[in-house]
Amino acid sequence: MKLTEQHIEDDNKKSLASQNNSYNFLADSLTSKGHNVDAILSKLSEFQVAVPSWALGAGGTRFGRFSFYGEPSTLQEKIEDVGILHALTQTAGAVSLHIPWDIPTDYKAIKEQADALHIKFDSVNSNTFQDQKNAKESYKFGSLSNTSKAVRDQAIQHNLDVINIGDKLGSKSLTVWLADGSSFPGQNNFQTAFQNTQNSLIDIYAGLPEDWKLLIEYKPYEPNFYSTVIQDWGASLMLANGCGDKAFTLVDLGHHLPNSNIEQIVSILMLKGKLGGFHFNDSKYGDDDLTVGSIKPYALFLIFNELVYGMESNPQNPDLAWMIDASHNIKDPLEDLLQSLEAIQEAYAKALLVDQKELRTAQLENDVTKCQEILQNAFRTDVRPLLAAARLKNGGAINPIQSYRNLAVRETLIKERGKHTIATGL
Ligand code: LRH
Ligand code: MN
Ligand code: MN
Repeated sequence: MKLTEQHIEDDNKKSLASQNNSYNFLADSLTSKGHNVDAILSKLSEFQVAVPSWALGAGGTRFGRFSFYGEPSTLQEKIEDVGILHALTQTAGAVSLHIPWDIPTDYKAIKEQADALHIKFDSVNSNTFQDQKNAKESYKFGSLSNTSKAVRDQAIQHNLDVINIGDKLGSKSLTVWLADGSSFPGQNNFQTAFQNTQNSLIDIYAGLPEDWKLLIEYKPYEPNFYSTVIQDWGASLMLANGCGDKAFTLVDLGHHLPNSNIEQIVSILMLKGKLGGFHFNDSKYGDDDLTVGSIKPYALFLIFNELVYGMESNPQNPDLAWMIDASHNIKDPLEDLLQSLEAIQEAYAKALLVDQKELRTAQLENDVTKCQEILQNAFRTDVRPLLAAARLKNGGAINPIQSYRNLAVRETLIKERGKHTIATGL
């Protein structure tokens, strides 16, 4: 299914008058407070977030997987779904593939399809946390960190193959997330595991094309429950530094122990020029991979405040790979992604309302109350009419979920793909 601009424009007519009213009211109020509304609108339009291929189907838990009708089962169908998200939001102009789940059979055709939908290929992800059919070696006891050289070599080669696949599609980075670790004290020698991982990453790094980045993701626990080899940003940063200038840390919001100050982590990594990528999601307990902004929207805003500060003040940090990494069981995955995309833009827009100069002055004067007021005033502003205006300007939907439903997208996908679909992936 392809959503045309005409479909969306027709559906927008129903809410156009009310959107214009809300937008004019907000734009006047922001302008009177000294904000440049056009500049904010352009920044919102430029901010594109990659959709992970694995979030397009219903995810699962270890207890079960409830499929959602009309899920994509081929890479072509996945790109088609990202096209729908992008047509509605105008902010999902990229996809992040996971190999081997998403190996293209016809590169030219996939590239043409993505180009026609204005979708780029963002970071490619390797998978050394599952054993593949006919693989000689098993990752049961780790991949890049494994005590066996044969296993490490297989995992290194897989990453090099992923780079090669991504390169043919126009990707510019490889994301490595490892499940490596131990579930019981004494199982692993921490130093050996870390050293093996460093050496394996150096071998992968040597195979990176000149204009590529290596993004190293960290996670404190799960699937291993005692230790994870790349457990936190410190470990990731050490490994990135051990590889070289093209290696960076990737922050996944769900990969922190409860109450970690993620905004501070983000801020310091940007100061050091080492924040390379971002996985958005939300969680209450652990790596829940829930819809972005559904549990802790204020924390997300504070993180964005540091990201905006870093993007403006830290030229030493490269442009980031922005990606969603959420996937679950009970909602229509496309509706869920629309909600995530909206929450990301909302937090970004609110962060853009923070007057960084005013905040700096208040900080230098140690006016703690004022510092808090500046942040909370921005957070409490309802910026949704701004987001809708940015979408409208680019041919997107005023209300993406409403249009998705009015235009019967899921029903059409079910007609085209059938009821008993299983998405490839997690
Ligand atoms: C596992 C995980 C990780 C990766 C993704 C592919 O925790 O969610 O965040 O990025 O799988
Ligand atoms: Mn992730
Ligand atoms: Mn995760």
